[in-house]
Amino acid sequence: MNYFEVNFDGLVGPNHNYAGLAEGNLASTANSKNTSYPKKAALQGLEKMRTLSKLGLKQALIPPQLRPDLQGLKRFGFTGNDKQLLEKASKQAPHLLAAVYSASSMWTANCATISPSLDSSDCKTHFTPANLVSNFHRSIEGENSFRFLNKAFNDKQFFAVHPHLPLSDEFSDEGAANHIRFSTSHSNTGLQLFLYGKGKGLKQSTRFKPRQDIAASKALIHSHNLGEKNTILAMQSLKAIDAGVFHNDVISTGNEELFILHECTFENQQKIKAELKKKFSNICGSGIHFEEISEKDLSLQDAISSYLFNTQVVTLPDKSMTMIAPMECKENPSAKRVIDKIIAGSSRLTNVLYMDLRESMQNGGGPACLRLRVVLSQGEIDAMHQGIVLTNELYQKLVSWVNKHYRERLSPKDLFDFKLVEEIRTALDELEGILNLKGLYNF
Ligand code: SUG
Repeated sequence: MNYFEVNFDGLVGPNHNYAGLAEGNLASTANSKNTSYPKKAALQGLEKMRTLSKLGLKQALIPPQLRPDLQGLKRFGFTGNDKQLLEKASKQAPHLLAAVYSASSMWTANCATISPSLDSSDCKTHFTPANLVSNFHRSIEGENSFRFLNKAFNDKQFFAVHPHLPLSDEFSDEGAANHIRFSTSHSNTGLQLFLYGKGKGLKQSTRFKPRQDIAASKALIHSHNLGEKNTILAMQSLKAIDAGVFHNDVISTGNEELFILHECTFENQQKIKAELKKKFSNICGSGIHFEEISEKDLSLQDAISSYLFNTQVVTLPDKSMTMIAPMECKENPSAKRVIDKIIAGSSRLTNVLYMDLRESMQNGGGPACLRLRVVLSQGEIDAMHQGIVLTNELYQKLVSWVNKHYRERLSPKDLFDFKLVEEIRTALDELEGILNLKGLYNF
């Protein structure tokens, strides 16, 4: 049976802003409190979706979460109606207001971890929303992601949507940003790599706190009905985390049998590579292809600023692969040289498309952060909610919707303006209708 990789891109919300909330994410810190451009950000994201769709790939989207989460401020003792909550928090706790206004729910690689039905022993597609407990501003996403995934994949015959793992640092989970599935083709059984940066008794980083716990990765393997045969657990390089690699998708990326990784991706890199080679050959009957980039060719610093490993590598209908890279890779001489070299030496990765995703990049997101990939059969695609599948008509509707509702620019003080809250709600209310997802938001 044929299976397809469907990319679910996050539709950037009208609240897109830079608040400097994510420690260890250097772009978030560097752009803290800068002016953001929500309309441009959303249109850049939609352009990426349309580009993939035009390449013949299956494309869908995930709607933005409702922000600001004003009701959430009640947990901190704020009272009153929404307008009063906003006024009080803007005066007394602007940092909390910034957190409940966060734009980061657009990073859908962190929405969930997915295992396709091809790999799970019960032959269902498994979804577990990430609890994102490492940062308060992100920990409020998991509940909404669960609601959305249940609406989008509600056919129990095909899909198992699990609740997120317990909200405890012991189980901190960042979703698909720390997970890669390898296979000879999306239609074949795969090998799933789960990455973690911390756990009881493990060596610790010194500068930045890792976000993914090994206990979370193990729980996902168990609840997704995966076995030891088709999974590998690997520890992220602590040196890389301390340099600003807050997720694995900032330092390695894979598609089918291709694995592009920096030499500083794992602790015990040679051992993990050997294990990957062995298990891949056992399951898939052929070799995994490593493109390992040395520190000499691309320093960790350049890897992080160019986001070369956050490129999105996709398989086209003719089976060749294309890389969707941020413009920053074209502008960084080392990153551009590395990409050109990989393409020149590869029989499958034959092209690169550079895209302007600067509004997203400035908060630490890139092409791969913006999307959640889900491998599905045609029957499973037919069973999911159809209102979020990108067609030309939906694309046109969304562009008009963005142009109608989004502000050109947002500065930090605009977040204190209740008019912005009302504008966002009007926009999202209309979006529920466009995507045929009535009841998605609790206004
Ligand atoms: O969790 N940024 C997000 C970016 C996540 C990127 N995702 C992947 N690598 N898959 C984060 O660090 C910044 C919010 C702010 O500063 O306004 C933020 O949370």
